[in-house]
Amino acid sequence: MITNLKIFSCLTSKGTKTLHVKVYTEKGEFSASIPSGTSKGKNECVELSLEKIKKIFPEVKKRLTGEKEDYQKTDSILKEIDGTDRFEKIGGNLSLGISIAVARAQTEGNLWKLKALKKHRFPLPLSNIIGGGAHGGKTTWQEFLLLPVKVRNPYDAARNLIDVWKIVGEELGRKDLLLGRNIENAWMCKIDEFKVLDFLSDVAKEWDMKLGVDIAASGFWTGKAYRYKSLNKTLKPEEHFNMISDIIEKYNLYYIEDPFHEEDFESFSELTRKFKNRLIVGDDIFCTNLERLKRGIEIKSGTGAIIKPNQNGTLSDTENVVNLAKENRIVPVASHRSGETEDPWLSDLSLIWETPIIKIGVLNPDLPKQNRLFVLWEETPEQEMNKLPAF
Ligand code: 2PG
Ligand code: MG
Repeated sequence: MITNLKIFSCLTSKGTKTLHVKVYTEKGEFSASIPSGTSKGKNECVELSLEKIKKIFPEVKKRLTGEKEDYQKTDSILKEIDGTDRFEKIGGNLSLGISIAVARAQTEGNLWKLKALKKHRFPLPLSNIIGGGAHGGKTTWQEFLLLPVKVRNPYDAARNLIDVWKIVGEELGRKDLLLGRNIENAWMCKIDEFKVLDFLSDVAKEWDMKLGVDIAASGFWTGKAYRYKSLNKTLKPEEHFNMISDIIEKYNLYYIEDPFHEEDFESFSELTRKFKNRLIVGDDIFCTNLERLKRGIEIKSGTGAIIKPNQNGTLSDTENVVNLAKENRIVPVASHRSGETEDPWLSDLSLIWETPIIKIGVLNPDLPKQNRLFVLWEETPEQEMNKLPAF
């Protein structure tokens, strides 16, 4: 039974304030910290300030105290108290914090035990190696990512990514192209998207990794066109579409996230029709929201969906989004945020939701999630590494 709840503030890896929740039961205390994004989708649930949460919290605490430690029941109570579609009243950060802490109470701290699985399939980590956009860096596109595919276990995957990330940084440094590291620990460099792709596509080949991008197109959509600061030009939607298509072909991109702004379901669909065997992934467009994903499925706007629990606000509803995606052959990609905490719950969730890919950075600030995957590899009864997803 839930005997008490408390909230605290803590910091994200960006240095901004975020929420830490504690739930108390007869078995002990169970907590959760909530990350925060930078390039957020317009349709994410609302992230309330700590000051506002403090005002609403007494009502939430009163309603949940005495309830069973059952995350699904808790989630429906949270939705009932809030009464809006996007947690405008109590905040999606408060609801998710409570949802995860209660799920931890239910499993005595072992979130991965929330679902009994015979075999645990470990996700392939997809990592941001060179960055830009809202996260910092010269490129207008936000992330240039690598996905190791022929790896035997999470250590092997992490080791490969660390090695390649180091080599990329050293090489950029040697050529005097390095500017530093951005908030996701990706390299910032002096070259534009084309030169980055020239360089990284060779690296990907050499290391037998798949190459991907998070274009995060909403970030440079003016309402009429795409404004490329890095290239000093503005592209009309059809010019932008053609550029994306050419780049997918030229650089053999496997993973393409948010190529168009968040309301352009049609262009997502057109690109999906054009490139059958690529992972075309929606982040800001779906916002881990059931209704938006349904809309995308109707016209096949993509082959993958980013799963960020803090875009949604509860574990049960995020799980519904994952299930809807899988039923429709949309690949769910569990994802971090650019402002992270030391709480590694995403790793446990990627196992029980069986997402073939987990999008996390190299070393900081996602190190706790990597380390958690190592522990889970030892702790789960039977395990194997995921293969590249079919879609
Ligand atoms: C993204 C994420 C994570 P943010 O766009 O996919 O890399 O960034 O958390 O800033 O939305
Ligand atoms: Mg994204």
